[in-house]
Amino acid sequence: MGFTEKQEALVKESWEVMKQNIPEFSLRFFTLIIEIAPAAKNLFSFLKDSNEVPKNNPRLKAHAVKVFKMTCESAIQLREKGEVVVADTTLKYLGSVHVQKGVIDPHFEVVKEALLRTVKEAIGEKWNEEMNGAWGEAYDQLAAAIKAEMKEEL
Ligand code: HEM
Ligand code: ISQ
Repeated sequence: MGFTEKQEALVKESWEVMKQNIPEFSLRFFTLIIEIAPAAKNLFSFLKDSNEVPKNNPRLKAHAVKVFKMTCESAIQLREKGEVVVADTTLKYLGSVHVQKGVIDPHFEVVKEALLRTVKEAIGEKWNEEMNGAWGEAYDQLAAAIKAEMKEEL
């Protein structure tokens, strides 16, 4: 599947904007996941002993940022190589973490929706459908790689 320079640029530019406010958008991203799929709450250790999303959890923040960075990296690879290649060890690790936590395929749509909505809110007026499509495609390809690795695990 082709990915254009324009699409890559849209993802990179919007990520640069989002980076200015990591505490806010990482919290928003996580909150949206829980809003869209309240049951997914129980998968995450951040919420083990509370009903509220912790406002200042460094691990939550770091993981949320990683999801965005990896999606952004996927956009770059899609344009350069036409496919997403995740380092083998990273992919194996992420595959096993997600299997162990009980993540299943439909959850990936939830995270996608939350990710796209987070981008939209963060970007504001400069947001557009093409940007949305570029993030969506980069995410889908990355998710496909992780899902395939999860199936290997089972
Ligand atoms: C953990 C990335 C999809 C649920 C993680 C970690 C990363 C990550 C980097 C941290 C691993 C570590 O260092 O321990 C991604 C990416 C995804 C994705 C790039 C999609 C492209 C999902 C989905 C779910 C999910 C669909 C289900 C709602 C979790 C959970 C953890 C986790 C429960 C463990 C967090 C904890 O409690 O410590 N993910 N993830 N992830 N992910 Fe994902
Ligand atoms: C881990 N995997 C997917 C999405 C996430 C969002 C916030 C924190 C951690 C995550």
